[in-house]
Amino acid sequence: MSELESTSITRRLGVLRPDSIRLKILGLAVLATLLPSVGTAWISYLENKRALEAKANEELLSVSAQSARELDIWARDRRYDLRVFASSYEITENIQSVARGSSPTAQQRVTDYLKSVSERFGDYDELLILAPNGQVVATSGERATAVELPEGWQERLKGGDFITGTPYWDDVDQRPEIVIAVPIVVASSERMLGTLAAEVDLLGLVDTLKTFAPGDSGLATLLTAEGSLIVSSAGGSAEAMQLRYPRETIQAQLENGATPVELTDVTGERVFGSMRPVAGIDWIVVAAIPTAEVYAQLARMRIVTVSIVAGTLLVAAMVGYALGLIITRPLDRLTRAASKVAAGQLEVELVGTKGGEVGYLTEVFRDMVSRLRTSREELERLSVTDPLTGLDNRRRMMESLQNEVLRSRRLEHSFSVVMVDVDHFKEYNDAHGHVAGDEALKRVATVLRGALSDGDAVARYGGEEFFVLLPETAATAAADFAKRVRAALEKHAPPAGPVTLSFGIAAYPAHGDSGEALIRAADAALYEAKRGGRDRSVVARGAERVKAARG
Ligand code: GH3
Ligand code: MG
Ligand code: MG
Repeated sequence: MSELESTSITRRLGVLRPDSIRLKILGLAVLATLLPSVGTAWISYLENKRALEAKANEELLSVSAQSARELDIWARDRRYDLRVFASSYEITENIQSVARGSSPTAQQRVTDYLKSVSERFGDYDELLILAPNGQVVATSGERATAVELPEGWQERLKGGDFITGTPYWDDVDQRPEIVIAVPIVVASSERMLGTLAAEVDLLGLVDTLKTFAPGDSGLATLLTAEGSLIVSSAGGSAEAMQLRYPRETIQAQLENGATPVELTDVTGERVFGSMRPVAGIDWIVVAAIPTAEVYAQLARMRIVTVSIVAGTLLVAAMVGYALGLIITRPLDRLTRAASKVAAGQLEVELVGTKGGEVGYLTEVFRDMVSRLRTSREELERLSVTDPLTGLDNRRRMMESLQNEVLRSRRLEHSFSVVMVDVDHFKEYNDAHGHVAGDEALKRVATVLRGALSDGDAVARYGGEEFFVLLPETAATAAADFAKRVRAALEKHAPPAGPVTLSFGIAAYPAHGDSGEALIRAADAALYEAKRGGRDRSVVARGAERVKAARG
């Protein structure tokens, strides 16, 4: 792996990649938070929706029931009032003369009576008396104007009933009114002598409805049996009286038995409404709360819920991220270390992380790196060591020699090199075999090594040749070294039989100022030693020429 690749691994560890463990942990944390919190929020949303609807329904049912009861009482009171007026002596006594038109006095008395009632009871705008044929025979008003009564009113009144007309807008009084009529009967005969009709003010019902209006912005509304608006808790107006519920809605709701449902009201607004017929009069009350109001709390709750979920999510994401960092940091360290090792740098330090899978992995990795380091050191050692003797090999020796040349040149010091060759080794092999020959070479190596001082170096140069480097040593001292070696080898001869050595000595800078020159000089001296009869040392020719010494 190149340096470039390993830095790109390091860079990749720093960011949130889609396949990184950190992102997976982050995703898991977010998901683990999102699922239950959204689930809980959804359930509580549904529960709250149900509770709010139930609360609204309860209120609507109660409001529609109470207002229907109140209106029923109102209608009964009006009937009672009119019955009382109709049965007054002033009317029953004079009605027949008035109907005949024969007595101006009777006419006057009836009219006065009607006027006094109208003045005393503000709700009754105008009171009229109708002859059995429907003609107005007396009125509290200025002129006799016909009143509209529902079809078949005479028949119904004969049955002793109380009848109501269609509510209408009175332009003069600027208020909604209704005509209510009761029969005038003589108690003794039960005969119907005429009809007492009254224009009754309905604006007063607005206040009644207001006391029942449900919720904050809900309305209690009074409708005719056909669904036309009469008045509502919001007031009454000519325009409002034009509004109406479709017949199907009215029908469906009355069959529904006042159970609140979501519907579109007369103004087109969506509401929860409960409709009920009023018992004493042919009207319907509607209690309604706008859907928006019912669900307003839900909308507020939604904001709170979303904020809570978002907050929880943020915390979970932060915890997930932190957890991801804690988990992946040792992995990152391991990955970086692995990429360094892959790039050939075995000097990696792995700190911390004890226990757990990652701790174990770190331990294994550390052990692996340590083994790698050991085997690389072993390889390095083997690459510069001669396998038979364990001495430095020729390659290592050449390095040492170059270094020594540089060092001595810089310090202007001198040193010596010694080329050593086993005498007649071919014959030794022939005589004792190669295994014994190897043993002899090992013995020579041991003896050479034993004769070294600190800082000296010995190498196997090749075959049965050795090379010794003696820093800070003059040629004469090198010759002493050779002497010591020969003596020691004589004393510790190889098991198969004694061997002798020839030495060629050269000194820096006298016999050469480079490694090659010194080797050449030592080689030449060695050749001299061989030619001179072997088992001796010869110093290279030059300033410090020393005679071949034997023994
Ligand atoms: P001289 O005194 O002139 O050096 O004679 P020599 O026989 O030692 O020289 P020559 O160069 O003719 O022979 C060297 C021999 O050393 C030949 C070879 O068999 C032997 N030799 C070289 N390396 C090894 C080794 O590793 N083990 C053994 N057993 N013998 C080796
Ligand atoms: Mg040789
Ligand atoms: Mg030899």
